[in-house]
Amino acid sequence: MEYKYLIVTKDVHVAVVQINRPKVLNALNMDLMVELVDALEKLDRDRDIGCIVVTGNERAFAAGADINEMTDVDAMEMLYRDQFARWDRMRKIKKPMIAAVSGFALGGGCELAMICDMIVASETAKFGQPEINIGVMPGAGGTQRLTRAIGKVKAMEVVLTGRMLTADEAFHYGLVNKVVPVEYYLREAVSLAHEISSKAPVAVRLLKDAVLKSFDTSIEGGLEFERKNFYLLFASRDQKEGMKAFTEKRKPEWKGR
Ligand code: CO8
Repeated sequence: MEYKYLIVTKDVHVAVVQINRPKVLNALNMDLMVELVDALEKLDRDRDIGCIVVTGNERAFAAGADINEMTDVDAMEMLYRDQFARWDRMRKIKKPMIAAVSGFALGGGCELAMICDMIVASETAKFGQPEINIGVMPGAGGTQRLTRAIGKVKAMEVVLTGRMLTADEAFHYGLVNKVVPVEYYLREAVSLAHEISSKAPVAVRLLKDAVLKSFDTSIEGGLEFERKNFYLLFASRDQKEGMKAFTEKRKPEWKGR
């Protein structure tokens, strides 16, 4: 599929999905979201790819959902549009996704960064849920993921005032993994993605699965889930290879089996 709003590139085992709608600060219209989910699902099935980086440009990761597409919509149309079904599909991507954020990550843009598994930010990044300023509220997970990431009182401040967090604040509150000068944010995210894609693919997959499980289960259920994934890895050839390579003092050769 040729994309109108995305540029997808591959570098060995890492894919970079760049949102490319710069004139409107990468506002996420519905066609763009259809493309984004299509691209991510294809990369998820691509056995050559171990990790996916989602990015925008220096000025904006994404300034939110496209407001022009929502202004005159009523609740019934919203209901039947069912646009968040696409977000549910993104949540089910099994490969790790890293958001490389520079500039604005607002509203749906902040939610997109947060649906990724890690966030590398440039010093100029600004995160926020400014929906309150246009009379609505986050709809793609903002109230839930932001609260889990930075805690109740800070999340309340962000969603109720619409104020943006600077990159340093976002780092301080635990929303982002690292903050780097603007010229390095994409390189840094890609380098992290290469590191992850050099690990045993089945273990990576089950690890992501287990960490995400912790968001919707009790500690008891989560520990049980972790344990089963741990046992399952002993059915993989990569477990044998990894442990054998350790005792033979050589680098393991992963097969993803
Ligand atoms: N939608 C549509 N167009 C946008 C958006 C947007 N979210 N953000 C910016 N633009 C457009 C502007 O209209 C402008 O277009 P034009 O040049 O034709 O006038 C262009 O991008 C440049 O923007 P500005 O001139 O405003 O640039 P500034 O540097 O002055 O300001 C801001 C940058 C602060 C980011 C400002 O543009 C802004 O406040 N944007 C809106 C941010 C916002 O409210 N986002 C939340 C949207 S609601 C939402 O995301 C709900 C999520 C629901 C689920 C997601 C489903 C996909």
